[in-house]
Amino acid sequence: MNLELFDDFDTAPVTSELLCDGAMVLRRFALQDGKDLLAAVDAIAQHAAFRRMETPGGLRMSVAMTGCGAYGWISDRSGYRYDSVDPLTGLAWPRMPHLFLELARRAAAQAGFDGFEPDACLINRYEAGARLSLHQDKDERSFDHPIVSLSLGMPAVFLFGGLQRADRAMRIPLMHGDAVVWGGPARLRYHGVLPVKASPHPLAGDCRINLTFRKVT
Ligand code: MD6
Ligand code: FE
Repeated sequence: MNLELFDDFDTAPVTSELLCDGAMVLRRFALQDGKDLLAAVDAIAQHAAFRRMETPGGLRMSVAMTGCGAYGWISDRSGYRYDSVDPLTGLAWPRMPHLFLELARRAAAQAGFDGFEPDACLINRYEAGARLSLHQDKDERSFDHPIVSLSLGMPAVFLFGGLQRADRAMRIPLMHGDAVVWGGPARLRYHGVLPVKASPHPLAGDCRINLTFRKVT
């Protein structure tokens, strides 16, 4: 008789993979909350719609973005920044759902960063072909806090490089429910996302959703 305890997709254990000092993947971390997280994203997008922002160089990003919490990340012709007002509506960003906060705190703690209190959640939506070129997350006031990333929907390959743009990047497949946490010595590593392949997901349909939690101020 097979008494394998963890053969069920929904109850498989969370496992962690250290990428380098300060960076960790927590596999299946948000798997059980996937449906609730996606419903919360839909509710947020009704007030702060997904939009493809323009880069300072005048290109249109392939990833559509929105956000919640006290601050939202914005890109336009004048640069990158955080703002407490959504430029599309002139209103504050939607509140951060308690589930988001709770998961972000818990993922950070599990990776060794206690006391993480994010004030921004950037929500990225990738349709097939969308990508994110190598970048550093450096628009926050301090780099003393980690970043927590939750992936939902279609899988993607995450590029995880070094402190210089030209450093060789690891390729890390991220699936629905996986979390990535990085901070400390890894906080300013370059990273990106390869063009996402179409593979419709039972809960998210034809897209990948990524939530990144930051402490901006
Ligand atoms: C994404 N994520 O996975 C894009 N940044 O869609 C990021 O740019 C990111 O996952 C900092 C830390 C974790 C991340
Ligand atoms: Fe990033």
